[in-house]
Amino acid sequence: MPPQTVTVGIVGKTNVGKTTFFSAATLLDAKIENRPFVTIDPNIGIAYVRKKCAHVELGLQYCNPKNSICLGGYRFVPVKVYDVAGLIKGAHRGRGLGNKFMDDLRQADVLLHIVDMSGETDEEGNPVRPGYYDPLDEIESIEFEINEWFYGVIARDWDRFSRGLDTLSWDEVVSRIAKRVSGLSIKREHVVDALRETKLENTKPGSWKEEDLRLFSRKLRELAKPLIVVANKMDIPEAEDNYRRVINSLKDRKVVVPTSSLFELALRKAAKSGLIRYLPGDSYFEVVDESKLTTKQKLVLDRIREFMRKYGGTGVQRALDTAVFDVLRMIVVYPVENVSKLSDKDGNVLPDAYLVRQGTTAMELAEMVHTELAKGFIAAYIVNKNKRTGAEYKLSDGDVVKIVSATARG
Ligand SMILES: Nc1nc2c(ncn2[C@@H]2O[C@H](COP(=O)(O)OP(=O)(O)OP(=O)(O)O)[C@@H](O)[C@H]2O)c(=O)[nH]1
Ligand SMILES: [Mg+2]
Repeated sequence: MPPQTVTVGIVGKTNVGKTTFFSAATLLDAKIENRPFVTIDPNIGIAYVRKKCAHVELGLQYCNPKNSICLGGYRFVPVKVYDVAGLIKGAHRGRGLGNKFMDDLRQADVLLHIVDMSGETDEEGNPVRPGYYDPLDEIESIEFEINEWFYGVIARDWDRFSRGLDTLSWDEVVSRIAKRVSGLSIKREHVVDALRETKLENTKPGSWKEEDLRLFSRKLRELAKPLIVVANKMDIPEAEDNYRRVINSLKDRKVVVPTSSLFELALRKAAKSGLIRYLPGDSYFEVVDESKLTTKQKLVLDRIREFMRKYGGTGVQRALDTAVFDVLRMIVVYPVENVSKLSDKDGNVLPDAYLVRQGTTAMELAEMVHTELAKGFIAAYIVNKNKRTGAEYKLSDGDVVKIVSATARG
């Protein structure tokens, strides 16, 4: 089975730009308005993470991507994105839309916590003057709501479930817990790590106190659904001071990426209509024909250009890349069938880019390509390193891999 598509969840207070971020990242039309609770049902779409393409690294002239896209020498690999309804303080007690809709995020592997860094929306998401609300408060209170949602899911019927565990071996206890939470896209190793880090290893879950379960649930959330803070609306002047203060106060505890979703959306739309040339993630864009721009368009583009110079881009692509490559520690590898052409059996050069976890072995990759290939596994040939290795070889980012197999299809 090909690797599972990575799922990115967009969460945050209501009216902070979640849907704007989503639209910019996916170029899908979705309702955006300056008032709370515009989004009710989730928006689901495909965005891309960006990596230098292997065809460039290998000095080839071109490639023929099939499961991904190659633009300007960069490989854009698809990820699934969910944009859900907004939260407010007290959501777990039923305020606003509550937090039950967060169940839509059960499949998320990583969360982008969109924060209004300008402070122009209050605790309830109502528009106020920029600088009025403290984004630090937003960061903490909304993460608390996310943790409460997660705890609610874990704690459902926990008493009955945990009592049944007390006579089992520890290994079996871990398996039962892992099975119970598997619907939240949580892996066994997440459970093992969370139990170890909370010192609940080898204890009896049936006798855990509420605070033990809370501790475990919180750690599990951090490991299985890590989040990064997306400091949005950085184009509003008041955001800058807030951003500095937030960075200072969070120190190294959280990853924070400054963005303007509004500017990214404007750029992608302008590129789509042919006004500019812009590759998502670049720190600049080019105007196709200055004479075709209205005065207003020129002014807007000048502002955006200045912003990008300051922050090295709009930040939207960087937020996605940071979440997937740095936080989830995914790498991109390219399985091929034909070593001399670096292609599939039809001659497509570097057709597939697989997003896999760091530490994935050659054998695991073989299984993803085709179970038959794995059954007859003989060796892996790492084309870019001109190296023949075995099943246990741990793949590196950018590896182009030919699986040599007795049952090979080609
Ligand atoms: N200046 C500025 N405004 C933004 C930015 N991102 C979003 N906005 C504005 O913020 C308002 C809310 O945007 P949405 O994307 O609908 O926010 P949301 O978080 O999805 O809101 P709900 O779905 O209602 O919870 C709109 O007026 C957007 O134009 C940004 O980066 N900069
Ligand atoms: Mg929305």
